[in-house]
Amino acid sequence: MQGERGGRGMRPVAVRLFLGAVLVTAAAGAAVADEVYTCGFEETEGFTLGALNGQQSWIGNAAAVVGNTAASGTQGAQFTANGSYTGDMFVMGRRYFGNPLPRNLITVSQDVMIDLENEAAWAVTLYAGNTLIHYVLFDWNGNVVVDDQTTGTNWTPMTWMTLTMDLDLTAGTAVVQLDGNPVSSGTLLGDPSLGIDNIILIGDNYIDEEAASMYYDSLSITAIPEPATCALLGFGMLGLAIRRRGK
Ligand SMILES: [Ca+2]
Repeated sequence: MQGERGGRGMRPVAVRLFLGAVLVTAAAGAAVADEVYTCGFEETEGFTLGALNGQQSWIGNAAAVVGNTAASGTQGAQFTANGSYTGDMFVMGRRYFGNPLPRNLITVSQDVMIDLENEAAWAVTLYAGNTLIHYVLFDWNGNVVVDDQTTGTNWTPMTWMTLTMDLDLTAGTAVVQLDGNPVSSGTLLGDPSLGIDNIILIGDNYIDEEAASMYYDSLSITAIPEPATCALLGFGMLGLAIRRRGK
């Protein structure tokens, strides 16, 4: 910021005021979503084929890889269920994206494909630290379960599905869509005041006859700052504009 001042000092006062007004309007409208994190597991993002663990701050288990099955581009993540069934679910992949608070509206979108029904169950989960706030579970027998509620929606094997989770942390609610179709709308499982700062992809180890995989790509997390923050930012800009006019 310091460096910009000298270079932009030549702009006429009217232009600077106009820019200030635009910024104030945009901030006060509270419609500007910040991109918190995006990930397509692509080479251009620094990912290479092979073990996911340790790549671009991702944590992965032994069966988590970056492979060539992709919803977009040429690479995506692949998580494979392995071992004999114990009834537990395990962390397959995890990524902290930094604490985005204060935020009240968070959208998490991603593409998911599961190869086999009647094998493993898979879940996309959102956490505050180690506290589960929200999850979407693709059950082993085809059901989609959201925050402990069976939705009546079934998932389709071997098909990329766009899963969108729209969270309102002020209201404590989540709206879930698959390929743009409503799946559920309800109360978040965990305390929304904790915020959300990491995503965990979970699978169980149920193996009937074949190993099962979940493919995962095109993760996009956007968030809108709380109105109070916007208002402060807006007033700040206004103050700046007025002060400049006085000079
Ligand atoms: Ca990709």
